[in-house]
Order: sequence, then C-alpha cells, then structure tokens
Amino acid sequence: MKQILSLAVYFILLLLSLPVTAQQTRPNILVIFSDDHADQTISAYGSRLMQTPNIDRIAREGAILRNVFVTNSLCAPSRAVLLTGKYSHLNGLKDNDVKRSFDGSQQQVQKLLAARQYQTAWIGKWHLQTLPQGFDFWRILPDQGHYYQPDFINMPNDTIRYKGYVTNLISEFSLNWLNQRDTTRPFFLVVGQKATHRSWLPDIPDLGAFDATDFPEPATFHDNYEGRTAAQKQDMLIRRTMSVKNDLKVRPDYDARNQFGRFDPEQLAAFKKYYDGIALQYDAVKNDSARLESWKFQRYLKDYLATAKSLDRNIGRILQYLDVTGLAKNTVVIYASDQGFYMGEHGWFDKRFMYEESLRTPFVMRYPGQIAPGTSVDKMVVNIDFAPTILNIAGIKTPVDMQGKSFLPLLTRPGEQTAWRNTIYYHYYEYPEPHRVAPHFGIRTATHKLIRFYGQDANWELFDLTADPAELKNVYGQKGYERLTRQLQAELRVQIAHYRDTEAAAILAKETTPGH
Ligand code: SGN
Ligand code: CA
Repeated sequence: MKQILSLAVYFILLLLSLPVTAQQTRPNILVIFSDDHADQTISAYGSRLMQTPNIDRIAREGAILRNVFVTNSLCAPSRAVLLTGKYSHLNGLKDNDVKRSFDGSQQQVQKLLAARQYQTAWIGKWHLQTLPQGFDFWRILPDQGHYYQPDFINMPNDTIRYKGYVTNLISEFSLNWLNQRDTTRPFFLVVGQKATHRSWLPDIPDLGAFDATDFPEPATFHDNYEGRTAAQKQDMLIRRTMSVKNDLKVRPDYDARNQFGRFDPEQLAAFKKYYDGIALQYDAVKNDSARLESWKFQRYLKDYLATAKSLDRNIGRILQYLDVTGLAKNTVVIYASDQGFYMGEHGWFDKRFMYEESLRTPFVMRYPGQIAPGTSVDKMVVNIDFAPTILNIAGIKTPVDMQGKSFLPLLTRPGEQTAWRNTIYYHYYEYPEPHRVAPHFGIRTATHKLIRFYGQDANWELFDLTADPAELKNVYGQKGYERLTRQLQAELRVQIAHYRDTEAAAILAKETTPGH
C-alpha cells in the first residue's frame, strides 16, 4: 500500500512537472530582425566605426556566423525567405512591389511551430503588404513605417498612431507581449526592427552621438566601375542619389505629409536645433564638389550609426528582460538583418547587388547549454537555412519543400565534420526603380563569384575573391580564366536546377554559345 501510494505521488509530481519539462526541452526562440544593418558597422564583426555591445554580447555568449548570405538582397523578399525557407521564385515574393504581395496562405515557419504548441508573434516591420497569417499575435508597421510617432496595424486590421520612437516602441510592444504570454508554452517571437533603414532619423538622445568622429572613407569610395556595366549604371551613389534635404536632413520640409512632420513639439525643437546646425555645415561645403562628397559621406555615417546605437541599446533592453525574468537560460536569441548594406563602398548606400557588402547579412545566436560561448563559424550559410534551423531548435524536421538546411549542428558541434554546401546561389529581380540595379543571378564559392546580369545590359562578371576581395576586377573573358569560367558556369546551371529557378534556366538556355 505504501509503495502504491509513493508511486501515485511520484506520478502526480511527474504530471505537475510536465509543462515545465516540455518547455525546457523545447526552448523559446526570439529573433531580432533588423533592416539594412551592415556588418561593417558591428563591432563583433571587427567594425571600428562604432561599438555594438549588446549584439557583441550575443556573439560572445553564443556564436557568430561570418559568412551568412541572402538569396535576394531586399527587404520584403528576405522576410518571405525567413518565413518560408524558400527562394523568391518559389515563395512568390521577388521584389518590394506592392502589387505582388506575399501569399500568406502558404506554409510558414510560425505555422509549423504553432502546430507544436509554440505561441507565436511578429512585432514591428513586416513589409509583406498582406497581413500576417499563422501568428497568435502581430502588430506591424504599415509598409516601411515611420521613425517618429509611427502607425502600427493591430489585429485584425486596425491602424493606430503611437507616441514615441519606433525602435523603442517595437521593443516595448515585444516586452509587453512577453509579459502577458501563456507561460506554459514555449514562444517564437520575431522583433522586426525598422532601424537602420533609410532615411536614418536618429532618436533625440542620439543626435550628434558621432559628431566628434571623422570616419575613414572606404578604399573603394572613388571606384570608377571599370569593366562592370551594372555598377556604372546604378543609381545609389552617395554623391548623386543621396538627397541632401531628405536623407541628410538639411532644411527638410517639416510637413505633416512626410517623415519630418510627425515630431511632437519637444522632439521637433530638439531635431530642428540639431539639423539647423548641420545646414550651416552644408552651406560651407556646398560649392566644392569634392568637399561636399566627403561631407555627405560623413553625415550619412553619423545618422546611420546613430540609428544603430538605438537599435543596439534596445537589443540590450530585451537581453536584460530575459536575464531578470530568468528566461535567458531557456531562450535562443538570434540577431540578424534582412540584408547587408553599403557604407560608402563603391561610393554607394543601399544594397541589391550580389557584391559582398549587400550579399552578406550579420547573424549571431545564443543558445545556452547548446552553443559554446565564443563559437565562430565560417561555413556559407544562406537565409533559406533560417527557417529549418529554427524548426530544428524546436525539434521539428525540415519539411521536404523547404530549400534550406538547419545549420544548428555547425554551431553546437563546430569541431565535427558536417556535410555542407560549397556554393551559394543568388537571384535579384527589382528593376529599374528604385536604384537602377540590373537584375542578376549568380553563384559564390569560397574563392570566386560568377554573376550573370540580364535584361538590357546582359553580361557576365567573374571575381577572384582571394586576389580581389573588393571585387574591382572583372576577369570574365580574360585570358587564363577560360577553364575556371566553364567550371563555374556548369556549377551555376547545377545550382539553378537544384533550386528549380526556371526563369534563370530559361535566360541561360537562350544563349547560343554558352557563356557569351
Ligand atoms: C525605399 C528607399 C530605398 C530602398 C527601398 C527598399 N527609399 O524605397 O532607398 O532601397 O525602400 O528598402 S526611401 O527614400 O523611401 O527610404 S527595403 O529595405 O525595404 O528593401
Ligand atoms: Ca532592408
């Protein structure tokens, strides 16, 4: 009898502990996903432009991935890849065009997690035009959103303007959601930050944060684009495309219809005071094109980095919340951007090109007990791998129609031999506006990059990334590269077939002589 009783007590205790156990074996997953955040500006990646202590903390306490690439360097397409684990041609979202919005009825990571009891939420920048599907909770910025007093669309479809600065608000909404969630189930939360997106409006406390610093111009700032037609024809130059008025905030129209018309009176006074001073600096250089160009570069970096400062500070707030609540030990934290960005390399801002700065995206991840602190991974990860990895963390197998692969083993068992890809595939579509970057697809290996531009100026580019990491010398068609070119073109066809990109296949098939 005594034995039976103690057995019964044992089972009751076991039952009581079940929800906790379930949650402990299946960790919470928190993804902080920013916009246009270049790893050239993150100190964990070796940047000396600014300190990002909170992103660095995630890297230090977990892993830093040094070669993460996107499939299509643009906002909405990248978010669609994060949700679906598929290339743009299969998830249907190839560009930011509002007319070709995302089909939310398809399979997505949050739906698969929800089927396994995860509570799911997306808060912040979304940009997919159609409303989110399959999340328990969402609150999203309409389109690009605004930095000050932003509107948010609330469930089921109710647009409300909130008082405050966008990066702070998105963090606060995220913490509020965490506070009121069902604590018996694990959660999957995406904190979608707008920073560091154009037009880089800093929060009031960060105005002037970098004024004392003179930033070095990148070595390729005065690139002449020799041998690279698409680079010659783009429209994303700091010198020409970047607007003094709207991007650099020199006497902007403080007008209710634009981004400068949303300040409250106090914010307006502080903002105006600061940028009135900047306008005087501009007056001093505006008639000297060389000085003006350098000044624009300096101002661009100062504003961009100031928005990154708020971004990193808010990541710190979220990490602190996890510490204080004890959630940290059972929560995977991922920080990534939707793509990289040009910080003056080639004279540019923006992204889109398959060149390194915008092909890459930062990615750091903390997983207590599973990823050893200070882990560093060089293998080539692609953003189609994000969804499979998230599913893997939750103990869910990658569905057969997802095109990526979980990279969790690379992080948890970095010493082991794991079969991994040696080539990544890229395809960018949006043309001509904005920024006039010709559509292209291509492959990157550890040592080379082959790009096929198509449309009006169809041509090839080939770079030796070891000899020419800045990608200034297009060696396509040059003597001595014939064999390598043939090999890479064959590999490109393999990749196109593997990822089922029929549009790219048709473009290559039209060529009479392969490669010309
Ligand atoms: C806006 C920007 C562009 C940017 C796209 C896409 N212009 O149109 O510079 O390339 O967004 O960015 S702006 O003056 O309106 O800011 S993305 O990150 O959403 O893909
Ligand atoms: Ca973006």
